[in-house]
Amino acid sequence: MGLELYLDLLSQPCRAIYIFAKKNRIPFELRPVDLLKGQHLSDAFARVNPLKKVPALKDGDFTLAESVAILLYLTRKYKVPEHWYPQDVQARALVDEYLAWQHTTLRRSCLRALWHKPVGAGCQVFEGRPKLAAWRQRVEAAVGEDLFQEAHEVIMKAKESPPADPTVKQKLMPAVLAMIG
Ligand SMILES: N[C@@H](CCC(=O)N[C@@H](CS)C(=O)NCC(=O)O)C(=O)O
Repeated sequence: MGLELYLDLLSQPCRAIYIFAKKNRIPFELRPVDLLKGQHLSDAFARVNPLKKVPALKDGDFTLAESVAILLYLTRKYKVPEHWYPQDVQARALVDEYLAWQHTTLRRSCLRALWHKPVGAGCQVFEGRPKLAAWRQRVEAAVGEDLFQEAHEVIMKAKESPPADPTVKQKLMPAVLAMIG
């Protein structure tokens, strides 16, 4: 079996990996893990990632968790254009700096403030916010419109998804509270 990526596109680090792999034409089997159904808590998934979190990668017998480690693994294993992870030591260090910074800053506040709640609920968060709208357009242009839409479809349609099973919801609650707290 070749490269397998265990993802739920509701999750930002999963979308980052999905977009990176697709954009670079890295061949992979998508193994969907539905967070809202609690599939990440199963014993089968724990064999891929004992931390029971997505994203996760399986490449033959090798398994890997953590989005940054996965992105770097893909960068090293597949021939991706130089700009993603430059050879130059200082240019590369700036990529590393961003990867370290985004975890505790951008990702955390965006999770709370931007996508999951207002966008998922159908709010037009980009209206009247030119800087934010320009940023979104830059990202969309860099990623490509089709891939951008594909990766964000689940989020955009979040309000249409059926409510999670109450017993699953109870199991998920501690992790959700820790994430947005
Ligand atoms: N630092 C990890 C974060 C992984 C993570 O927290 N994933 C979330 C989805 S965004 C998850 O699987 N949550 C389920 C849980 O904690 O129960 C990474 O970058 O991969």
